[in-house]
Amino acid sequence: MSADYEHELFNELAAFLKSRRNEAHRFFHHLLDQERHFLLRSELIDALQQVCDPDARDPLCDSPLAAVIDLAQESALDHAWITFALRIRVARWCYLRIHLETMDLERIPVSEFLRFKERLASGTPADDWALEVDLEPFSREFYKLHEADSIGRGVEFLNRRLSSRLFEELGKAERHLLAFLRVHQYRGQQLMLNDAINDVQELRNALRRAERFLRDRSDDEPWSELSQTLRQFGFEPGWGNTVKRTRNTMRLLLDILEAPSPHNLEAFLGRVPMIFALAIITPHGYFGQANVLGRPDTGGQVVYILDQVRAMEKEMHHRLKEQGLDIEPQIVILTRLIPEAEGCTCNEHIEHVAGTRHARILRVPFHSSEGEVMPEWISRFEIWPYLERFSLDAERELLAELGGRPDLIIGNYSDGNLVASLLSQRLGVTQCNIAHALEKTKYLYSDLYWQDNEEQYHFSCQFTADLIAMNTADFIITSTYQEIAGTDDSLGQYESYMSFTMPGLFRVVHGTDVYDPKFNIVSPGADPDVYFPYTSSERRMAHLNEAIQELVYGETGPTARGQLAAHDKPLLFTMARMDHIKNITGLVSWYADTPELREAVNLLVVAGHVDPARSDDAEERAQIEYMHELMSRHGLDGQVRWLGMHLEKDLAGELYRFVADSRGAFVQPALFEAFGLTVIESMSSGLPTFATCFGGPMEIIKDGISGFHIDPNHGDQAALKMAEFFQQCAAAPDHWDSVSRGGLKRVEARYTWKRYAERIMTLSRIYGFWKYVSNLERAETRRYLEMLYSLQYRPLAQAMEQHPAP
Ligand code: UDP
Ligand code: LCN
Repeated sequence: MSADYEHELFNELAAFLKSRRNEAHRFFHHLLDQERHFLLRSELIDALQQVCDPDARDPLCDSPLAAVIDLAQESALDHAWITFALRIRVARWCYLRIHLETMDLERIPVSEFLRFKERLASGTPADDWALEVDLEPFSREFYKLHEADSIGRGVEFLNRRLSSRLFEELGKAERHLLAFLRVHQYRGQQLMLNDAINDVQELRNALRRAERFLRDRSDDEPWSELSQTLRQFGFEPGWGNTVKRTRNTMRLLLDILEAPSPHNLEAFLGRVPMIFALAIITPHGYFGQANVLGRPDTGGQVVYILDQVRAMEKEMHHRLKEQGLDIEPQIVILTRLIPEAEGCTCNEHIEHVAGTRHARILRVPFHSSEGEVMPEWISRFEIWPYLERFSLDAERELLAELGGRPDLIIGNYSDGNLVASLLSQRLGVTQCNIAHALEKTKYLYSDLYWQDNEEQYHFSCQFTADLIAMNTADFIITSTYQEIAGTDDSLGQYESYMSFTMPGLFRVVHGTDVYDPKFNIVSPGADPDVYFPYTSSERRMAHLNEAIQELVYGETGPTARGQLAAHDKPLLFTMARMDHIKNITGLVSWYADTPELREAVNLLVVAGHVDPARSDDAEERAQIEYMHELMSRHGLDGQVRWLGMHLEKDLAGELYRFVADSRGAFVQPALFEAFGLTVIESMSSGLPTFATCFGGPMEIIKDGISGFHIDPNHGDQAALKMAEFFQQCAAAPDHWDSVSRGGLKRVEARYTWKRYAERIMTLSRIYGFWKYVSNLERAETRRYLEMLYSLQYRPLAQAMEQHPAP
């Protein structure tokens, strides 16, 4: 929407409020009758529908007020004022206030809107001296994207900018490039250029000389045969393993010096040997390779990182080899050591990552402020007091393990990203963040009413940590677009950090900018060795059949409740951690209440534990107890099979295919799912998939083609949608096949680890180069964020340790 339209709408609304006072009043009165200070988009739309009478040609239906409601994300009101936060387009907001008596309309700044919310939430005047966090002034000078469609493609934008800047500033920028090519070293060995080349003209001459020298040599002659001569010209290893590759790399550089293009720049930088050692930070949960999935706080992030590491090590190795370097890439996953970790390896200091050459997990314990090692698992919501000390201990161990600094630090989730910030700042290393799931949008009003949930969730620490980490990161990887910038009518997870208030803590008027080119969408995949189509009979693990039959149709026991009476029905399968947000109990109650679905399928649930005593997590225990209640209340034991156990990957992979054999489906009913690895796993198995419309699955699945969306807030409709699918499949079996094929096609095209690894390796080089040539220390931002860390985060985290959770 253009600024003109916005202006016009404002004027039309102002005129409407005066000329159609009665209509406007009717609507506002209806809102006031609800006796609520805050209304969300869907509630505003419902309210408008309730007062509008379309048959009577109600002028409200088609009014500028209705147009404004359509743009509103939320409204705050009392008897004197109503305010609206309008999302004009992705991450472009404007705030309006209407006086309910005079119907005067005005625009207000975001801080005013937030102050109004604070006053309504607390019932006392907003604090004039509340800490206002505003990062905008620091980033005014930097390049920004303009189009919502470009969001998440930061590296492409940066490439274009960089190449045109190199082009415009030939001379100065070339010197940066030259200096950049001379900094590369590996353990004291000089790479790329030596000091025989001292300026750009000398570089050009040397490249031409080398081209002549290489012209008549055979393509596959190895670097070792060329190195002596090329060294005299000024070239060190890193240009290629053969004549052909060396020639190509040199040609790319000559072309860049002649007239830089984004394509050549990306191709050239992709070849520069910059990344030899990686540190991947993931402190919370149980990080292990076996018997951990499904434990509290232990799910997709672990799967993601292990698959990511395997794919990246391969890619690093491949690139180094192609550049003629006999260097073993090093990857260390840094996590927490949990001394009391029964049944898994999380109490081991170091562990090799299976399926890799050298990658390893390095575990460092948490210490209390008294210096004692913390023995047991600690919820991800409770770990804040331990992270600073963890980062210091981890730094020492990491440096020893890698024999030096890593070349890139990748943080994961709020805690890992904060530790990545601390480490990257201290070591001066490029920082990449991966959020996996930002908690802020998962819980309604988690910011405004943070104090109500503080004891359980400690969002004061988490959101402060998020703000710090997303602003220190050099680049950010997300799995979907909506994670950054939402959809046309819902805001993105990162976008939600743009402005928000946590009364009594701080008021964020500009916390992040999703138009910053640091954001890149690089989606993960599903391990192709484990999650492959049910039709690939020769790869199927027949030896697991018996175990699976027993799991699905066996008797009840300590890890299984419910015994399926009918063995000929398709299975509706779900598998997730037993968090409230995963909504497994929601699914069970929809199933219970929908005779059509109960008639069509059996429900198979893999989640949590059947025995609540086996869970350390209060939220999980509550869900387990509710699950038992539902099964008993609705008499579900003959139709629902509930397995309370962690399935190892191979078994899980075969189980998806077993469900596909039954012409069943997978369902992911979460209230919100940041991405949803189970969704792509089931699609990769050829299993038709129903998944929540809130979060990543909205983007992964094209409704009706590669699977289906369901709305967890309307469980009755979701259940009917699933029942209809099975009825349709019974009538026309082709329907099942076509959805199965649609899902397979979609994941093959978009969600693969190979593509992921290639992208990350290219991105890290381009952001590294960008940081170098633009001298992008962002010292002011850094100092501001350090203040936020020491004045805000530290006291909050320290206070938590003095009052540990019950
Ligand atoms: N998973 C598993 N066995 C279990 C429970 C979960 O293998 O018993 C795996 C599942 O296959 C998926 C991951 O754990 O790879 C869950 O990731 P997802 O992104 O769906 O959710 P998260 O738990 O990260 O929120
Ligand atoms: C965390 C989540 O909640 C999931 O939605 C993601 O798939 C997982 O991390 C991996 O990124």
